[in-house]
Amino acid sequence: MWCAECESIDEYFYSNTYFWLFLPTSEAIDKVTKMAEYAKYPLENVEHRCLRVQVEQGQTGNFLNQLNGCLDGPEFGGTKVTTSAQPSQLSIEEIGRMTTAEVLTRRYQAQWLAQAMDKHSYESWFQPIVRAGSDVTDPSIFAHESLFRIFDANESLIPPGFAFSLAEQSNLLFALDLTARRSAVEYFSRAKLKGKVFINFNPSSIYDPAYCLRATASAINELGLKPADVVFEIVETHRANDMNHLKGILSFYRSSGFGVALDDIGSGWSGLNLLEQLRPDYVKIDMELISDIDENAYKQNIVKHLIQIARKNRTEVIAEGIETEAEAEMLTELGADYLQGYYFAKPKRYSDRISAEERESIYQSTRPIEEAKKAHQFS
Ligand SMILES: [Ca+2]
Repeated sequence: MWCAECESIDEYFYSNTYFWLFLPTSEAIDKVTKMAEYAKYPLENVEHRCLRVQVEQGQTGNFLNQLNGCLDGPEFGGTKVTTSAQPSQLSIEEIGRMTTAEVLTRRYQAQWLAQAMDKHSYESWFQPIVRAGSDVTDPSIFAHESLFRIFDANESLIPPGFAFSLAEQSNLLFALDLTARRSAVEYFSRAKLKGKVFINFNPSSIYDPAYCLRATASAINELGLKPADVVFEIVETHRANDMNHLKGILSFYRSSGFGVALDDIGSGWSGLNLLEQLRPDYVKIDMELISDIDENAYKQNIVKHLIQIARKNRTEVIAEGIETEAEAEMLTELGADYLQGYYFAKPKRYSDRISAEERESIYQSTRPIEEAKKAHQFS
């Protein structure tokens, strides 16, 4: 609805799938031909180094395993593949979604994930971030972090870390990260929680901030949240090696009126360097540094140093993963501004799943991106 690039999930598997395999060597062609003949998959040698193999739906998993099994690592790694539902010539669109055999295999394993997104089998839960020095029985709540929860076809909760790494390996990270961001906005607006909302955001899930983030920005406006109440928490910063990309994201969020936090900043050089270069509104200290900090002078020193640098850059500090009273007291003493963790509250489910009808009515009432862009000047 808002961003065609991030929202489209390519379809690769049909009731009868034709796999067009572009193999790196003639030896690889021979191996796949033998495998297909042995397993009785209809096969055609389309041209030099391209085979078309027809596979019925129930056989897709087997076929992908056999393909992996008959080729050695580099051959499998060098195999490109696209699919079609018909044996006729490939269309431009089918050529355009050519991928590697490896990604296609992951995509097959991630079918439940694409379906869960399609069927909206997900929710956002919230965990409070409290002001340091708060009484644990009645803490002063500053904000809530939204935590994405996705379910498989049996409604079993899938660990989010697993879902996100599978999405990354199968080219679904763009779609999943956008889905999670939008879900955070929808469930936060529905739960009617007070204070700010922190929304996790993976910088490698977008190409161009000004274009890709409009979707999230307009969802926020349409659902009646103020940008000032929304803080994007940038995760996986240790893997971001393109500083200009990160800077572009921060400047987009800032110019649209949102807050920005850096997640999981630790003791390493890159964390401190990011803090100085990006000057975020908030920084979250890595849980590793928090656990048992009351008994560890080394960790206390690092955190003290981190807080000093943050102060200098006018960045507020959040300590997460607090599990004990002693940790909460130590972090307050060291000067952290806010605390988050099981000691105060676990992530909580605030409302039932948003139904398809309800979601539809939310979307019906929203304006298309072109209008939102004009109204809020996101361009
Ligand atoms: Ca986080």
